[in-house]
Amino acid sequence: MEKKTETKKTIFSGIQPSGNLNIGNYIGAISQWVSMQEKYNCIFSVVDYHAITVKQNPEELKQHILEITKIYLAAGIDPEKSVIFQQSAISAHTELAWILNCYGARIADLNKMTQFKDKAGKNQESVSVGLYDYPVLMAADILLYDTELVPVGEDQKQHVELARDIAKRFNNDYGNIFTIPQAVIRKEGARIMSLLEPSKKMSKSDSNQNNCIALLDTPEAARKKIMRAVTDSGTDIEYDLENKPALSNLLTIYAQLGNREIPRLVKDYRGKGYGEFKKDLADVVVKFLTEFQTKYNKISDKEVQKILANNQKIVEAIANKKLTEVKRAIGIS
Ligand code: ATP
Ligand code: LTN
Repeated sequence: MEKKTETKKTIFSGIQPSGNLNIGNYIGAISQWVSMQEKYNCIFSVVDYHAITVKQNPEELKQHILEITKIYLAAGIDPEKSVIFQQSAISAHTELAWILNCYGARIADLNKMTQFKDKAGKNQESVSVGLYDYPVLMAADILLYDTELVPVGEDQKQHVELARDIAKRFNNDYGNIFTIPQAVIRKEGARIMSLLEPSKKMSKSDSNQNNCIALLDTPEAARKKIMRAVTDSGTDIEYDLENKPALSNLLTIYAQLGNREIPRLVKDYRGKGYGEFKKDLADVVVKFLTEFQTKYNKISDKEVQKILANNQKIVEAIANKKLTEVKRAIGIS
């Protein structure tokens, strides 16, 4: 990594190519990454082995891998400053995950993971073993690169904490092999909620895409979704997570995509109704998506493939070095 310097801390994060990325992924994760590029050694992965923990259509998966990489670039991840790579291209990730399955990860920890409980629902006995073991692969992703900071949305905090616990346990038994990582979660926008059901998070694998604004939605489709988004009872534009969760979510989206402070928005909309607020919010979202998609459409598949191929060599060297250290420590190399 030409960008790696000893004095800069390393940050690592990733997104699964499991559907259409939405403004929740952008606000909670990617926008944070963009602002961290100057200060840190940044490694961003397209975590395709995480995506296959639930069944994917092969053609769509292939497409989503390219799409996510383009989204990283269009959002402002600069390939000159940060490394973007495809997780499955580096076998050290799955090798380390296996070792951590045996050394460090415990059934009791995995049983506590809320994402598994949410995703498996009533089908805990019939979902894949991969879905259950998903956090251990995530720990391997993070620990291979001596990552200090992991910028993610709030839903991933528990997984980063597990990576910390696994690293501490391993270090305790085998010496100081892993750097202990820490999650970085933004104060506002760490959990963007669904447009129609504001009690649940906006999620790219939601079966009802009217709950989400995808980054590649047409601006007109996005406008309709905002206009149809549920609001709370009452008429005032207020930020009140407990009593006005739907409106508070819309205010957060407005503030993040429109670069405005929430208290300022509340002041500006005093005495105005939900209709006017939503119309203006739709304009902000449309402007954001139009600018974003203009950049996205300029990036070719070829450019993306070249970036992924070049970066494979860079990350492979770092990952293999750490894997060798781990193998030596446990006596298999
Ligand atoms: P899936 O539904 O396929 O599990 P997802 O939309 O939850 O996907 P992930 O790939 O799990 O997305 O998450 C990618 C990144 O985006 C993570 O850092 C995650 O915390 C963040 N993120 C996901 N959804 C939201 C959200 N609604 N608000 C803020 N951040 C989010
Ligand atoms: N589980 C994460 C994606 C992910 C990740 C990582 C994030 C896989 N490996 C390593 C940060 C660091 C999610 O957002 N669903």
